[in-house]
Amino acid sequence: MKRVLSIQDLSCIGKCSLTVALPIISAMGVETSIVPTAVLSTHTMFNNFTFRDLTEDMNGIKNHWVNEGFTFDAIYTGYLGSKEQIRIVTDYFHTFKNENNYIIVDPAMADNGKLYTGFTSDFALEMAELCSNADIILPNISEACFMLGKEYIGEEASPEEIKKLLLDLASLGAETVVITGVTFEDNHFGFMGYNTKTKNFFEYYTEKVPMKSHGTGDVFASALTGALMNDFSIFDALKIAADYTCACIKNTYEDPNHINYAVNFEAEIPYLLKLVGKTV
Ligand code: PXL
Repeated sequence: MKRVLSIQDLSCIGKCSLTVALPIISAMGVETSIVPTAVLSTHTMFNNFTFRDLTEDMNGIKNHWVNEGFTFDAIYTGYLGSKEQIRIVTDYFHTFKNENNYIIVDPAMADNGKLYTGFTSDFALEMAELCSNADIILPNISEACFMLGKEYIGEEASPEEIKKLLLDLASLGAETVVITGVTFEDNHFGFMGYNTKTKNFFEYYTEKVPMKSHGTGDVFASALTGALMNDFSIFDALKIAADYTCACIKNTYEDPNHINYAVNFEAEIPYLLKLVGKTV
């Protein structure tokens, strides 16, 4: 069985980061190891959340694993709480990177042109450094602009503007750069990417559901990681992630009793398994 390491926070209520990565990647038949970077009572959309910083535990966990000889087929990181954590995660990459594994960085820190509570533009530049050590990066438009120190170009940016952003991101160093949450036409929503080796742009769109929700980036990145571990190509794994994320948003949109802080990703796990050829 393939083994993934996911490094991000544990938000006790909020259906994001580890509480999304663990069930999705495990359901796809992949062992999911974790480093919880912090424990929050909720994700940061709520007011007055608690935040227990676990930075002090991170080096010890890594050193134990080195002694035990553990290896990983992918390392996937999302929300990180501080520059110090980014530096420690960089050490994890240097320690566990090999020729055959993937490093996937979702620089989860901003949306709609705004950084999440607690982050500064300095933090975004540090996240850009982390991205230079990745194989695949998955920023949305806001995160891409913050990491490049550019003014926010807006959610309705043109294909030419997104391509320019992709080329700027490519200079950070990851082989595959992807911008998520791209929309040009009323009924399209998806991603655009660039492969720095082949110098090819690629894109894929699903139906646009008129709803935005927390945690969809985490659902997308987790499904992508699971699909890669099921031996899909990067583009096919991105498509699977987009189709699944769209289904989760649609399911939530059509649910009259839906919560307002996350999507119904659990309800669409059977569909995800169908997408990767694991029927139940
Ligand atoms: O979904 C990204 C995310 C992860 N973790 C925490 C968050 C968010 C988004 O707001 O607050 C704690």
